Amino acid sequence: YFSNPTSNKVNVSYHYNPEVSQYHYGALHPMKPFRLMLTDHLVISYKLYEKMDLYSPRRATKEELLEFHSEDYINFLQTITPEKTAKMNDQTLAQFNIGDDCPVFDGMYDYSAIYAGASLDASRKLISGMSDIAINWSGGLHHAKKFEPSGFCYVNDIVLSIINLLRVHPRVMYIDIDLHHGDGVQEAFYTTDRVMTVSFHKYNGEFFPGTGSVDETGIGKGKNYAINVPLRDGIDDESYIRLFKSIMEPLITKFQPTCIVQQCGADSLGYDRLGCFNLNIRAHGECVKFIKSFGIPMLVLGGGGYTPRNVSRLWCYETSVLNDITLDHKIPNYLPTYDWFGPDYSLHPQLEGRIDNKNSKKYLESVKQEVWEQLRYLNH
Ligand code: ZLM
Ligand code: CA
Ligand code: ZN
Repeated sequence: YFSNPTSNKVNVSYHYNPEVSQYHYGALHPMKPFRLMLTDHLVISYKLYEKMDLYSPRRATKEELLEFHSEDYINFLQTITPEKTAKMNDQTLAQFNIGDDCPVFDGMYDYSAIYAGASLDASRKLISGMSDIAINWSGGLHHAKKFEPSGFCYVNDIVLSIINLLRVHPRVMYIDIDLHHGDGVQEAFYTTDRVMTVSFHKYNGEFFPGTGSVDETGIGKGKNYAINVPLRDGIDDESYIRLFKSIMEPLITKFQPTCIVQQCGADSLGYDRLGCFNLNIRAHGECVKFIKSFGIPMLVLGGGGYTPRNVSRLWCYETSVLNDITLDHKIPNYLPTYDWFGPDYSLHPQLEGRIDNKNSKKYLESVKQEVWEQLRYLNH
């Protein structure tokens, strides 16, 4: 249970360095760090700071980044600039997976050190018991690998935070509700039974990053400690919530994590620019509420999300859920970025129904059965 057994109060902390929102991946790139400013404005306008502890964390140091990433890669990230890129040989750029998804942009090392610094700060507050729930919406960049960036992610703040949490926590559970497979985190802990990774994602063998079929389950000591829930286009609120709960409840009961890291990528919402699911903000938030109900210390992170006005609404709503606060549907009109939320100016726009639901009852039932089958082999 949460840290202070003599009080019902849940300590929530919010870790945000406003500098992070000023970086640009480049014109037309779908990843927009300014969505983090929109989120922060909503959180502040709804006065959610009254109940939470707010921290403006320092950047991660190079030494901290090297806890997971290779020295060659971090040196490259630190020294490369858009000007140098033009003069570099293509082989080095290809070696470090530089391209349209992961371009070289001004300040990308600083940007990475800022969002990773915020996740590490949040993990430290959980370790010290100062927080029961620690939030960093700028984190959750789950694709970054030891030797290279991938899918808009340069350093893997999730892996770095979990490595930190493992210094005191015997078992950490990672839950990923981003539209994409959490491949970087799965790979980092594929051979250990101390971290269980669970990802829900769109899967058809082609969709980025291409991994995440049910039969990727871990190897060696880590056998059965990686869980994958592959989904088709258009999954709706009701079936997602039902599947999520029916899988997570027995997994948590069996694995008994002492800490949970939840990645809350917003690209699983309906109407996402890169997305293909049908979830409403309330349904996504229900998955966070459900995990919170277990009373286990939680690190809550952002991730994908490519329709900024909906990303920010979602993460503001989830901040309220984590604080047990009910918010007015009407967005406060004194918000500096109020214009972004028209024409409805509501926290809960209708996002369901754009895409045909290709997940039959039968298909979802079979995925659930396969995961339950895997659960039987867990020896805890
Ligand atoms: N091309 N510009 C999710 C990461 C998804 C790989 C196909 C690049 C895009 C996308 C980039 C402006 C998270 C792939 C895509 C075009 C090879 C992906 C730059 C549009 C643009 O207009 C674009 C020049 C760009 C990238 C679309 N990339 C859509 N989907 C995925 C990566 C990250 O949400 O999970 C966590 C933050 N990449 O499908 C290609 C195969 C590169
Ligand atoms: Ca996922
Ligand atoms: Zn994603």
